Amino acid sequence: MCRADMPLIEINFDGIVGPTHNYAGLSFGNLAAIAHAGAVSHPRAAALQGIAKMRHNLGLGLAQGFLLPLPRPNAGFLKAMAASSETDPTLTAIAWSASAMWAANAATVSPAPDTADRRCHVTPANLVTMPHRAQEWPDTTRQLALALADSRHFVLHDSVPPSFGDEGAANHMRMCPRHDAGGIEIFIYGRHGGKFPARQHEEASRAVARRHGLDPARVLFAEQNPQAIAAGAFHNDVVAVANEHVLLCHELAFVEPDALFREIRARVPEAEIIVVPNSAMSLAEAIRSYLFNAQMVTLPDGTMALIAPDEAWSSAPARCWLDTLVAGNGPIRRVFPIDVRQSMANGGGPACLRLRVVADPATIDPRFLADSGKLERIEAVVTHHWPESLDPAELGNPALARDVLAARAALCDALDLAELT
Ligand code: SUG
Repeated sequence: MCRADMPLIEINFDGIVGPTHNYAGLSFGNLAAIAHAGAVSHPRAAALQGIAKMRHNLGLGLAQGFLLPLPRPNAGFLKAMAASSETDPTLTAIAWSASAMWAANAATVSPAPDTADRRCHVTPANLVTMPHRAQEWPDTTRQLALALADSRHFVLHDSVPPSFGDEGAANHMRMCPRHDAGGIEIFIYGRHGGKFPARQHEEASRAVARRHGLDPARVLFAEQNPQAIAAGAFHNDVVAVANEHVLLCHELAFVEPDALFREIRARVPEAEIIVVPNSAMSLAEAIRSYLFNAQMVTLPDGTMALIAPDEAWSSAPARCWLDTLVAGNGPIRRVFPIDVRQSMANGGGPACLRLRVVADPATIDPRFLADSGKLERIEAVVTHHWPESLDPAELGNPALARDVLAARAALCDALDLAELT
């Protein structure tokens, strides 16, 4: 149980980009991933960009954790499918996918102040809509079971049964006066029938809320605007981001925005809702620039900042909005553009790369918490072992498979996490 004096803070767990990061074009509906299908990727640069982001955020005084890449190629998957790289290139690409890097899809997290038993509840996402992502949850669960092993503070649930798609924190927002205070949790689901799959199912969202022991009066369910899904934003975190009492979203993020905003204000009276109108920025530009996939964070001085992708900084409409936000004396005081281009080319921005957990860091397995020395160790392993480039045509190559498995094992060793090898 949480004691009242425990410092609950937001910890961002970033997914370390794995050595098989590649552009195989597996994510139908993800416009960036499809646009880059077949391109040569740069796994080492991708991982170094992720490490630089963690280092940057640590430097801001934020708490930083990480999750390791999952074992790839996934031999168990290939065996279960009786697949061979000569005859089954798509199954091979699935088995090699480094998609667990987008840790926002790893799980849904309800911090202790929101739950009936005052423990932090976590449900690993089943990610069933996309085959390359549906293989993640068993290994993700294994990792979360280590990182959040202290059952006095954490409850790790099974994933939602696979009949119902669950994409984790990407379709979940929390609003509260402060991270350590009770808040409301907002689950955003999609409706089927559009041009692209709606990956988050309402049934899954409702199941997670019930399992986490949330107070029904403090839970909201809202439907994503089908226009947003059709424009490539099946994950709500591409069109909306919340931090403490602030919500920043695109005008076309939700089917019934006014009703949602009313419900939020009724429960969080201090809520500040900033809506970017479609006339100022089209959905297409929001998704191209990933403005809303910025990490919105509270800095140690209590002000808020956006860790935004370079693509948003260099988009004229997004930049105009960012400048207006900062100049406007509102809650967001600073913007930090960062380079996560390798991830962005697969449709994953700064916020996709991290899973937020509000907890006392002392209750987390310290092996998953970053400091500058540990980031240097990770960087050394990546620099030495991660492939410089990877052509999707090389997936399935047995020598390369040995190299990338050894690369991941070296990382596990360096972090004293050999049990994940
Ligand atoms: O699931 N891309 C991921 C991007 C996830 C973004 N996450 C959030 N918005 N939270 C996806 O579509 C591309 C993989 C490939 O094509 O190989 C991919 O899976």
